[in-house]
Amino acid sequence: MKLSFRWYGVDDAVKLQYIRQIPSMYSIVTAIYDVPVGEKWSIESIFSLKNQVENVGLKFDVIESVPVHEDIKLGLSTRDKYIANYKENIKNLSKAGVKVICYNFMPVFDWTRTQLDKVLEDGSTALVYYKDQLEKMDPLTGELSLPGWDTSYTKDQLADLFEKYSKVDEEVLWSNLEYFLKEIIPVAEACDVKMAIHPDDPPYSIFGLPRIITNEKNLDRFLKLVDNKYNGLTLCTGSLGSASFNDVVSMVDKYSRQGRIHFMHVRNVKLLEDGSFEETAHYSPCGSLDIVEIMKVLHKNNFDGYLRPDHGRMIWGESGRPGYGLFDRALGAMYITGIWETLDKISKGDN
Ligand code: DNO
Repeated sequence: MKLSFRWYGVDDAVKLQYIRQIPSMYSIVTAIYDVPVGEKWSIESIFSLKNQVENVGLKFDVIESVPVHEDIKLGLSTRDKYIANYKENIKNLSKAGVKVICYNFMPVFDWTRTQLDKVLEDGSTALVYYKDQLEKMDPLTGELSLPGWDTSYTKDQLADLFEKYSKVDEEVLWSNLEYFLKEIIPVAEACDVKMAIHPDDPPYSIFGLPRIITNEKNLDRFLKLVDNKYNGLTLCTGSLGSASFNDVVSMVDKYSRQGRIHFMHVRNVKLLEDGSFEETAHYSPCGSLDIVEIMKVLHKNNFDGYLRPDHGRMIWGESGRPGYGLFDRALGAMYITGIWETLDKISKGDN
């Protein structure tokens, strides 16, 4: 397991030096944020980012994300231009030593929550998804709580996208994904860069848009579209775990045994009776997921990919990017590290 931490670049209130001070930290997870989706990232900007990260003694191994242009997901004739740019980005990132690229294939919206600052019992605040709040939201007219997205749209652009997606059902989305993968995976393999798709969050359709990276059957189908280890997963426990139909421990076990998980996002969620959920501290008793069991199966399967603590609550008076403050994610990192160290010792008979 290679412990890593997401960093949003020079404007991030969480400084690289602080991340460096978290024991056992190995790699930064970052991206170029000032280039429009679908365009090429310059070699200079990639190397400048690499140097900033390496200057504090961390690795520049994981990119999250190289976002996929909507024209690719929609299967428009303009997609080939964006796919060509995507291939260039893979090649240039590999020149800078990048090992894993995370991306997603969610139409229009990335991860979605209905409230970003829900006060929990202990006074911390967290991101939540309440079904009744979602039902009242209309992305075309109202305000949405859009947390850490790489893209934001005007109302006109949104209306245009919704219109285009009215012709894209799940099967069309599958075939557009297949087209994309058949183009990029050979390039990723040649460059020795592992592609790691992030599951849809939440893992079901919202606002009538199709979502397909949602459950075990669909992850199996995804991996078979191009049955090559360079076509792999970012297994996000909180995204898959926010629906009770997913057995996260068994999915982590299966896909890590197959060597198809290149990147783990570890966080906990508390499922509520009506299918809503709240993000919680990483510690298992705080949520519905058993983080120890998840780490156990990874350890048993000799997982040697990248793993980052995912969203944290806001605690100790910190304010900042929802889900991406320093303190609670650092607690999560140490909790995960403690579990891993214990598992290591036990497996070596040192108990
Ligand atoms: C949320 C993140 C996602 C993820 C993208 C990958 O916190 O995990 O936004 O970065 O879906 O493309």
